Amino acid sequence: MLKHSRLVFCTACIVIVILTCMAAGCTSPQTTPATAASPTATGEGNTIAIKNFAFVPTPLTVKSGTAITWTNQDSAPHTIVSDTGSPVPIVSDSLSTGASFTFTFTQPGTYTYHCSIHPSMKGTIVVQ
Ligand SMILES: [Cu+2]
Repeated sequence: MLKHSRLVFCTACIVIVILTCMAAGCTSPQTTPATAASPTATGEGNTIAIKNFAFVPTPLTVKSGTAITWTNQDSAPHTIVSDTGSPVPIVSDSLSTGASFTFTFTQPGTYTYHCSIHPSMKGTIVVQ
């Protein structure tokens, strides 16, 4: 009889420990590892990569008030300079590798721009 009640007591103990443990969240983490590198948006979002002597993506459509950040991923320096006729002038400094430039677009319109160092590099941003 004594043996039996001890067994019941121990089982109850284990159940309580497991329940307490679960409530405290000390079970093995259920979170799945973060998926590496989400797919890059094309024509959406608010970041533009400068790579292989091109602005990616272009054209890019954003809502008014959006801050867009360009990041130079090339070994060569680049700039972001708006073409004449752009609703608001944009002029960045020369961006070295890894440097970025952010501009907030508050006025709707179509902004065409280029790299002043490499005039063949062209981009367009449409602000709605
Ligand atoms: Cu350039």
